[in-house]
Order: sequence, then structure tokens, then C-alpha cells
Amino acid sequence: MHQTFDAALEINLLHANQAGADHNRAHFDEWGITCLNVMSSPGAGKTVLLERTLAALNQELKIAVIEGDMTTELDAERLRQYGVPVIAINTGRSCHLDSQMVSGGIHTLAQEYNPSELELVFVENVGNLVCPAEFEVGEHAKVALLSVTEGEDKPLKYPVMFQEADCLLITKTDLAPYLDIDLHRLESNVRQMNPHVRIIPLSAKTGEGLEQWFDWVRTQIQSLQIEELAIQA
Ligand SMILES: Nc1nc2c(ncn2[C@@H]2O[C@H](COP(=O)(O)OP(=O)(O)OP(=O)(O)O)[C@@H](O)[C@H]2O)c(=O)[nH]1
Ligand SMILES: [Mg+2]
Repeated sequence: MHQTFDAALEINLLHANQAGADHNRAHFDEWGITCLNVMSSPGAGKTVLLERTLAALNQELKIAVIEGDMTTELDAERLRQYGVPVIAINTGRSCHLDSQMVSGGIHTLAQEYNPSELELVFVENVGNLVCPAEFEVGEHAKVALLSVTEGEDKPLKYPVMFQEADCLLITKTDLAPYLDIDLHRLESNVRQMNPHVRIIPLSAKTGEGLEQWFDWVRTQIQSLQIEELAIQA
């Protein structure tokens, strides 16, 4: 009986979150913004990846970041150094961003900047390999990071994140030679969960894979623009 109640509550919660996510996505669509939701366990390299990305693409694209952290603005402050709008959201005790929190971030963004001038919004989610994958925030695509230090079994143990991801970045590949990690097994475990996900091995330290990541980001923006043109035609 107790279990049934919990399941019903969870379905309602996710249903309400989904409605909010659809509303957020409608705002992004109206402004011509592509939104990418960046997720991983704590410390897999989300903020460093965004730092490298802002440094490389900031001249080419108008980018903003919605930065989710439980308590601090440490990551937001790191990213503000790249001169882009960064809206910080503290989730308090919650281990993920939800669509309502991101809605607040979107409205702050729209008050402080002209959102129609933006092309790309990254959402850096709270470091957690489980919950963020369950809660859409209005993104057009999900990016998951898994660092080589986490072990090749993680796609099997935490399947939802890997099933939901549109792009999986295997990060910190510069550290692989010092670890007992089997990268082929890791990739095959990812494929078992999600046969079609784009996988990019990447090191923010050496730069390996960064160009492929930037190209994937550009492709996301282009495919959304093509979709919009098709809708208008
Ligand atoms: N060797 C190596 N270290 C990296 C790489 N990318 C990130 N790191 C290190 O990993 C640590 C965590 O990086 P962050 O970018 O802060 O990780 P995060 O996922 O944003 O962490 P949270 O926001 O706390 O979840 C830092 O010490 C980074 O310098 C990499 O490609 N190679
Ligand atoms: Mg971070």
C-alpha cells in the first residue's frame, strides 16, 4: 500500500516537472536558443569542460549558462570570468535541478539580458549520476560526462543517465594510463544501455576530443535551426 502511494506521488511529481520542462523549452524555442543539459557525478569535469567551451566558442556563439549547485556560487564565479551571462541557482538540499528552478533562472536571464540575442544555453546540473537524469528542465539535448576514474561498470549500475544521454563524454582520458580502466569495456557498457548515443572520449587537460565536442554542439544548434525553418515553412 505504502509502495503504491510512493509510486503515484513520483509519477505526479515527474508529470508536473515535465509540464514545466515543456514550458521552458517553448521559451527557448521562441528565443531561438538551443539548451544543453550537462550532467555527471560530482567532479567528473562539467565546469572545466564549460570553461574550455566558453574559451573556444565565446566569439563564435552567444552563450549563457544556468549553473546549478547545492549551496555555493563557486562554479558560477569560474564561468563568469569568460564574460558570459551566468545565472546561479542554489538547489539547497535537492540533488538535481528541476524545471521550476530552471524556469526561475530563465526569467532572471530574460530580465537581465536580451534572450533573443542568445544562441546557446548550457545548464550545468548538480553533480549526481542518478537524479538529474530523471528531471527534464527544458533542454533540447542531454550531455552526460563519465570520467575514467569512475570505473567501467557505472553505465550498468546507474543506467538511466546513460539511457537518457544524447552525448556521452568520457572525460579525463589523460589519466587513463595510470588507472586499471578498460575503455573498450566502458564503451561497450555504454552501448548496452544506449546503442545510438554519441560517445566522445575527451581530456580537458590535453585537449583530446574537444574539437569533436565543439562540432557536436554546433550540430545541435544547426539541427534546431533547420527544425524551426521547417515549422515556419
Ligand atoms: N586530469 C584531468 N583532470 C580534470 C579534467 N577535467 C577536469 N579535471 C579535474 O577534475 C576536478 C573536478 O572538475 P570540475 O570541472 O570542477 O568538475 P564538476 O563536474 O564541475 O564538479 P561538480 O560541479 O562539483 O559536480 C578538478 O580538479 C579538475 O581540474 C581532465 O580532463 N583531466
Ligand atoms: Mg561544476
